[in-house]
Amino acid sequence: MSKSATIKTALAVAPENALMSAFVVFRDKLETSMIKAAEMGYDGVELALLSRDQVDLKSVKKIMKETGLEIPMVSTGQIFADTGVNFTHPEKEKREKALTDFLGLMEAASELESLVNVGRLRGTLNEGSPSLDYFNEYMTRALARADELGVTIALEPVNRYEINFLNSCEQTAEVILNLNHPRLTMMPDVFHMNIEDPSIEGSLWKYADLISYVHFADSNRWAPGRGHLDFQSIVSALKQTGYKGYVSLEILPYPEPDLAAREGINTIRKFL
Ligand code: LER
Ligand code: MN
Repeated sequence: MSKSATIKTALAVAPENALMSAFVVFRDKLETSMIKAAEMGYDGVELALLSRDQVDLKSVKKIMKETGLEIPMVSTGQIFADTGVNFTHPEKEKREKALTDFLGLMEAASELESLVNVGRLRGTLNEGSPSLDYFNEYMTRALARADELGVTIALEPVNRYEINFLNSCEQTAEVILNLNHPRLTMMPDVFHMNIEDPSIEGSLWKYADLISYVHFADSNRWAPGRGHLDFQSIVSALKQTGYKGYVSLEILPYPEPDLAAREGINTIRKFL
């Protein structure tokens, strides 16, 4: 991914056949969403995908060229949302399927020169999988392939109401430092941080060296400005840490998709 001089903005979108559980503002033909995002002033589009063959990468690259948009992130939560496969599933077959599908998306990320995330795909610890052993095993295998492909993985803390481990930045930083791999980074999401972290700005400072990408949504997952998070203070903290990556709006399409996408970037831009 290209290095920018300042923080850039992205919009998370999904293809028109995406599952209802995709947390995206546009669920449409990628061409349509990308052109709209570029017109609204976004620098990039994050693709929430279920499988490698869901997208025609050639046509995505063509639109990237025409619009100047980057694809900074391929996000993978749909793999989990589709059939519940994940890296800590008690059944080996389900863990293997999660890895196979994830590696497929990692190949797409490699072609697009983007990051790839692990959020809900890590699954949930339970009686059949009580420790971090499976998680560590599957992340290690994913990281070996990431090395070959030159892709960086962004591990996302996700709040306790969606999954039951690595909920806060502190917990996530601990496993990242433990796995100790140059291609493993952290991707905080301020929506989850609002639930799990003692201070959003404090965590952005504390874990700045690990952070490669940030998800933005307001406290209710609507566009920034529609809830009670203080984006002026959040953006200011990010800027002060010297962060030069993307902030990506992973927001619900309310009250209406175009309005949400437009309002979101307008709110953030005031502070960038
Ligand atoms: C899930 O809540 C989320 O924030 C996604 O980015 C991770 O799958
Ligand atoms: Mn997120």
